[in-house]
Amino acid sequence: MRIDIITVNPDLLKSPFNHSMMKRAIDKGIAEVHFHNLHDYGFGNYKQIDDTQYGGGAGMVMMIEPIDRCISKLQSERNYDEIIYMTPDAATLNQSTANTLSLKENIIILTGHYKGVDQRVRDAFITKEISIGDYVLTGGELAAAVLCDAVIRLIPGVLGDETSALTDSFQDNLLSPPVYTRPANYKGMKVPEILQSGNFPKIDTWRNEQAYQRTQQIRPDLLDE
Ligand code: 6GU
Repeated sequence: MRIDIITVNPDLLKSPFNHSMMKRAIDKGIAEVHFHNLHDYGFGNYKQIDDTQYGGGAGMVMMIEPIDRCISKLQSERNYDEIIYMTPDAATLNQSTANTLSLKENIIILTGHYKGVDQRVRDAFITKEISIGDYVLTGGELAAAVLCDAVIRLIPGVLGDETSALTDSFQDNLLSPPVYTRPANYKGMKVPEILQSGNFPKIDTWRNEQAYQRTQQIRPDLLDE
């Protein structure tokens, strides 16, 4: 998978790709991530990429032309399956979206800043808009890193233990059951007997019950889906 990220602040974004699972995917050649500084496509000496908004109001709006130039250059080089805009005013990222995106070949991610982008960018170029939750971040960079992490770890061959992505929280719309490791008794706090029983069918049942109970308590909305 190739991911092209268009941003006004590449440095804010790069570090997460140099660690852990995303680094591993990149080192293995399974994922390729390229950063594009929107200012390289901006106007004049100041490499301007934003301007005041029509109709008045506080906050700058990202202009269509620098974004058009950057996206058009990328599209002249290869076909893209999705052009994603990271913005708080969009549907929220979930596991199902991450699963779908992990099967794509080439995607562009545009990160918003200021008051966002000129609506015509969204109308003309964007195929999918994603928010990572109901709160406002300064820019879409951290949100893009979150999206990439959620997607890249799902690409076949990235995780060492092939089954572990499938047993993650949310893969079946349930939260994960509790997990324990040694010691079996820590200052009187004991690991549930069942997990030490070696009876794997029973352990499976217990884990499913725990997952269901946790979900009902903490995220009952997931059970409605
Ligand atoms: Cl994608 N961008 C920004 N700026 N804030 C957010 C977000 C995205 N998702 C949640 N909050």
